[in-house]
Amino acid sequence: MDAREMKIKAAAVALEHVEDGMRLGIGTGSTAEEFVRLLAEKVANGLKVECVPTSERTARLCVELGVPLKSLDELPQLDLTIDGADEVDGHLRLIKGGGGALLREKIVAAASARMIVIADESKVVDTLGRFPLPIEINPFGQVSTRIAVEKTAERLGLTGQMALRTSGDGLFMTDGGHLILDASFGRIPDAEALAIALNTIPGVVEHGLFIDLATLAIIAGPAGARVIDAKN
Ligand code: A5P
Repeated sequence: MDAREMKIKAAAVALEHVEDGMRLGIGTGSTAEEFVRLLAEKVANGLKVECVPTSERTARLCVELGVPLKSLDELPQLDLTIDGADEVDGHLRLIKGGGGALLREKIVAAASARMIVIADESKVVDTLGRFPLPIEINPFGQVSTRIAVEKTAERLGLTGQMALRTSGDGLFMTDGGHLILDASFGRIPDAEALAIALNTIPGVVEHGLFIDLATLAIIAGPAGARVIDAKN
């Protein structure tokens, strides 16, 4: 199986958890897009679902493929969210935001009774932090916010390069009009403490540590798919 086939495999297993009449949150990224493609086939064959997208990019694909969309305000409580991840550990802690959609992804996941993560084996880690942590910040006072993030991380024993994400000639801008600071801390032994500490910094809008949100991960590898569930 190549990388794309593994993403499709994980997405196909996740689709087995989708039932008629469900209100679904739909994630962002290349793995989530494979899920949208499979879901669209089911919808074309009569499956009834209502979906809340986590990004403008996902919304465009859903519209293109005929997947019915609602806003989160129209459907404020969801049955299930299916989304990819940049990293997942054995306790279903995640790093997300590689695609820049972490704020909406987290709001949608938190509004869902269940969240299933779909990923290939390359995303599984013992300890989070190999992937630079995306931190969404308000453009106002970005330098002050960056200094505050550095000091907060240092207090937790974390150091490393931080860089504002770029896109083309300029800075990357999220769907919400914010910037992304990618923080290369390396291993993050206490992700819970970092998550709480980052949330106390006023200019931090949200960060890519997803803790106690995922209820199941479907991990596809060359030999097939396995699950990591909340009991691990
Ligand atoms: C989007 O902001 C991210 O959280 C994605 O879910 C994550 O980057 C996974 O993307 P891929 O499935 O493309 O690896």
